[in-house]
Amino acid sequence: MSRIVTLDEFIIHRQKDFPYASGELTGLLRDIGVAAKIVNREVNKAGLVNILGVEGSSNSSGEEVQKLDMYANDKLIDCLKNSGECCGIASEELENFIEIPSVGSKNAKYVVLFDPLDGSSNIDVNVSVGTIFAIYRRKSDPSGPCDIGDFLQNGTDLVAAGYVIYGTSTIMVYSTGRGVNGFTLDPSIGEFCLSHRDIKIPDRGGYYSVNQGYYLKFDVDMRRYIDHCSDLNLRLRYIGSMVSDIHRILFQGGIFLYPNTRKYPQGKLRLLYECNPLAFIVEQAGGSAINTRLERIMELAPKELHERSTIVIGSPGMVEEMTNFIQRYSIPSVNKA
Ligand code: P6P
Repeated sequence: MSRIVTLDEFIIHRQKDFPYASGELTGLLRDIGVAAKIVNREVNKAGLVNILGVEGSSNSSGEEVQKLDMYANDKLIDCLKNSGECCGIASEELENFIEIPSVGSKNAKYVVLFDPLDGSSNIDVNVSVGTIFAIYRRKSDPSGPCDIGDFLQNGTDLVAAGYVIYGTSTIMVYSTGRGVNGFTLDPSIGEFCLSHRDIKIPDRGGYYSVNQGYYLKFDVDMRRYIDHCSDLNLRLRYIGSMVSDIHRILFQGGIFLYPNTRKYPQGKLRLLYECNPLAFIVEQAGGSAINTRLERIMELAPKELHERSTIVIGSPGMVEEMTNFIQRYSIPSVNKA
């Protein structure tokens, strides 16, 4: 049996990959690992404690109920404050970014964006959910406060990104731009342990993942491609939790699509803290991620914190095939995002 390698050991060992690294990114990744363990503890007993339902409501004993995603949001912020390596945070749960006060004399170099609990509506029915995070180097003057420009960066400028999936097991998958590795939480020792080394996505796979319920609302190119997937006898798997749907595709191959619909003409998923970090991971594993205008997700220039994007992401051979469908069937006048 190979020796256990914990997340902390792995991060510290890989620090030497960054010649000028002085440990700040190491500290940041470890903080996220701690937050993931705390969130995991509550996700695993959701329903037994006052963190379900709608924030601000109270339970039968009159206790304040906190939504689990707000709980996850607060824990991530608390942990990221600890190391002093983060000068600002943006979250799906917060309208604006928040500045993190410096710790001692440290000039924090990084900002972190996250979706603290993506797919949280699945919690109430015990379906897996996830945390998605993206780490950028700040661009603003390190002696001053962070500003919006620190957050509105292309995915190509990501320093690190990853996700935690709270499922049958809790797995943290991340990359710092040198491949993708997965760590499974061993509850008996309370450590994330290396379980999936150097993940590579298959060129093709047997799954496609899209909300089939919107079929009639999709543009003709999307409908033709979905028909093609059916003709190929691909299996439809759609959990409604982006992290879970893409986690399957990362390991077994396939394609995930969230195109434009009448309700979401720009697409539903958030560019900065859903599409970009997952595109970073999938590209680092050898896959592809584009929007329905055939633009590479990671090259999109964000204009606002919570902007949305369409996305087609997964096995390179399947994304390329989807590209051919868009080129062949799309109607140029149709507004695509
Ligand atoms: P729909 C969850 O709410 C989420 O943001 C993603 O995790 C998921 O992929 C998508 O929305 C599901 O959206 O419209 O299919 O329910």
